[in-house]
Amino acid sequence: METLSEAQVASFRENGYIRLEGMFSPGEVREMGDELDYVMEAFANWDSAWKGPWRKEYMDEEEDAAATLVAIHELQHYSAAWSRAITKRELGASVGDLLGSDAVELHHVTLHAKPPDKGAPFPMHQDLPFFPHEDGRYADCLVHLDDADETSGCIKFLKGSHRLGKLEHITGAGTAPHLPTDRYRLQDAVSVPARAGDVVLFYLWTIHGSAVNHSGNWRRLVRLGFRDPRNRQEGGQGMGRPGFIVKGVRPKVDGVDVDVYGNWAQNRA
Ligand SMILES: O=C(O)CCC(=O)C(=O)O
Repeated sequence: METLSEAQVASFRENGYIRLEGMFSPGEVREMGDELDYVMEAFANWDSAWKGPWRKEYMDEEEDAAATLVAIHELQHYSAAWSRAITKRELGASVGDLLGSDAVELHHVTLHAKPPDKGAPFPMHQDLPFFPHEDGRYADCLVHLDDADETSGCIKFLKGSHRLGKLEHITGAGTAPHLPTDRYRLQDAVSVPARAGDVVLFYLWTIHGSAVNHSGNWRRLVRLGFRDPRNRQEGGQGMGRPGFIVKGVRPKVDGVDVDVYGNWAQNRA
C-alpha cells in the first residue's frame, strides 16, 4: 500500500520533517482526546517539564517557576481509542513510505501535554539520546489533539538537520539532554503549526524544540516512535521490548527477532 506521493517522500527526506493533514478524523480526535483527558487525570505525571540550565534562555523567572508539562507513556495500556490510533493502517503505510521500509514497528508512545498559559518549552535536541538506534530508519510522529501554533508552543525544526547525523548532546543529572544553546537556536528553527488530527513526522536525527505555551488553550501532542524492525536499538526508552508491527510482517533478522512467546531475542543474549 503506497499512501504518500513521491513529492511528499522527497520533501521529508530533504527537510527531515513533514506534516500530514487530517490523518485522524474529527470523530477519532474527539474519542482519543476524551480518553486522553481521563488518562491524564488518573495516571499521568504532571511534573514532567524538562529541567536544566538551558531553561534560563527559554523563559523569564516567572515563566520558569510556573512551567508545567504533563506526560505519560504507552497510552495503549490505558485506552482502546489509542490502541486503535497507533495501528491505523494509513499511518503505518505512510511511515513505511517515508522510511522506505516494507515493515514498520511501533517503538513507543509518549504524551507531551502543555497546559494553557504555562506549558513548558523543549530545548533544541535530537531524540537520539533518548532511544539511540544503529541507523536512521526511525521516524517520530506527533499526533495533534489540539490546534498548535506559534502562541501555543508548536513544534519547530532545523531544516535538513537530520543530515548532520548523530550529534553529541549535553547530558547530566541536572538536565534533559540538549544541544548547545548558542549553536542550535530555537529562533533559527522553522515552526510547523498543525490542526487537531494532523500528524507531524520527523527523523530521529532531526533537531527540534518548542517554546512556552502562552495561549489560553491546551497543546496536547502524543509522540509515536516508529522504526524499521531491522534497525537495532542501542539503549534508552523501551530497550529490549518488541512493539506492534503496524505495516507488513516482522523480518527475520539475527538478534533482532522475537521468539515463539513474543519475547525479543535481544533479551536472551
Ligand atoms: O512536544 C514538544 O513540543 C516537543 C516534543 C519533543 O521534543 C519530542 O517529542 O522529542
